[in-house]
Amino acid sequence: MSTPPAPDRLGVRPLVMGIVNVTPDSFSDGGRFFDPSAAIAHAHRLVAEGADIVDVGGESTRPGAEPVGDAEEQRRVVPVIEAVAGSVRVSIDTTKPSVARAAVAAGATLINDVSAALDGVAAETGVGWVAMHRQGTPATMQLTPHYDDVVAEVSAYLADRAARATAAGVAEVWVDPGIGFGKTATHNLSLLRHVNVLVELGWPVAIGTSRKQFLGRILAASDGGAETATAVDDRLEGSVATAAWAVAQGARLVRVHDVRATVEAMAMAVAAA
Ligand code: HH2
Repeated sequence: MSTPPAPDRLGVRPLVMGIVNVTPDSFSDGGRFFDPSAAIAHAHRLVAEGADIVDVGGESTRPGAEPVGDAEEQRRVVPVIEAVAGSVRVSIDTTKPSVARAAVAAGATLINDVSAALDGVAAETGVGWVAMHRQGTPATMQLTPHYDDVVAEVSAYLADRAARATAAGVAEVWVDPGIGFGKTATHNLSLLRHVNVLVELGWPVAIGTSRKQFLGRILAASDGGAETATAVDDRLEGSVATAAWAVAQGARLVRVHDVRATVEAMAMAVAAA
């Protein structure tokens, strides 16, 4: 087993990762950036708004999403990565080794891996790796999520994955609790409440709450107890508040759709810290 990196290795400012979903079916922006030129323009817009990293994905991970084949996923992401990698750091959001390799060849330098299984590809290609926790697969993960102690179980899993990757030679390893991936709203809130526990593991913590379902439920309740969640486009305040909350507890990267508002909130959270 290996030890975490020195805490100052990545600098002090939290990083903002802007999301570019080159998909027809992502939960919040499905279809909007499916066309490569729309995806490239969106990526450049996120850079202009202050994104430190652009996260390009070609397969939705939302509950019940249709799986995509290797060739089709590569066809979606590679042209976008080639077009933007000269202007910004690019991460590839995939669980497929072939797509990760093609993305790195196209210019990506970080593998954002919701399966936490591509550490071997990161070691072999010499790029960074985000290990995210999930319970189950997109087809089943929200049916009956169960934990005896969600914070302890997620922390132990991430520490194990990160230590193995570090020992295998991956120089840049991030850990991410996987908000909404096989978790109820209560599980998500427990993890958010205990981001500091993840931070204490020693690896830099990444977190993605942006526009997720549990925010919609809480925001609807705060609007007067409505039964249904607020619309996905109406979760900005919850997204920004949870990003700032996570950063105040020591998270070093937030993965978001709304880059401008998040960058401004990060500046305030850092100034106030
Ligand atoms: N969430 C999503 C996708 N990738 N990666 C990390 N590291 N952390 C996350 O929380 C995370 C992630 C889901 O969001 P989105 O990409 O907007 O939707 P979809 O999977 O439907 O494309």
